[in-house]
Amino acid sequence: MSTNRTFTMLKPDALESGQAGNIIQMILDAGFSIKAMKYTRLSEDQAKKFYEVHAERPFYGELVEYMTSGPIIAAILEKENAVADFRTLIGATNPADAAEGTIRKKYAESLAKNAVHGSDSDDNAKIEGEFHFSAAEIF
Ligand code: IDP
Ligand code: MG
Repeated sequence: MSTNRTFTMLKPDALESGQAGNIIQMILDAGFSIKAMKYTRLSEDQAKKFYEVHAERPFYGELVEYMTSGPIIAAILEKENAVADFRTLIGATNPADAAEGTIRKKYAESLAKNAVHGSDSDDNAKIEGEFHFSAAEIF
């Protein structure tokens, strides 16, 4: 059953380029509501753990280095069909392949520095949300 929630991070490049406000506005305009949000910076251990599924991939080291390179904004979002609709809103992993009007098409710099994270399943949305937020921080 769908939980109607997903988890996102605005990645260091999005904050560095000053686009966080515009990206959050796009998320709200698409009908998502914010159930948790924080401005933080991942430690190396946190980034390694968060992206553990990619540990064997050649880009893992680069990914961890990038995700710890500056602050991020983490959030839990709610909307009907949240996981799939948010993946549609952010667009393909590589901004070169992302559809017009998607967040990555508009704001991502490259395949590595692609502005936003979006959970890929309801199960991962719950795991990732709980990785970043305690129960008292989720509304
Ligand atoms: P997703 O974020 O669209 O779900 P994943 O395949 O789960 O994409 O990859 C996680 C993140 O790892 C991507 O968002 C991107 O930042 C980075 N990444 C993915 N593939 C590459 C690559 O080939 N080179 C460098 N970084 C990559
Ligand atoms: Mg992914």
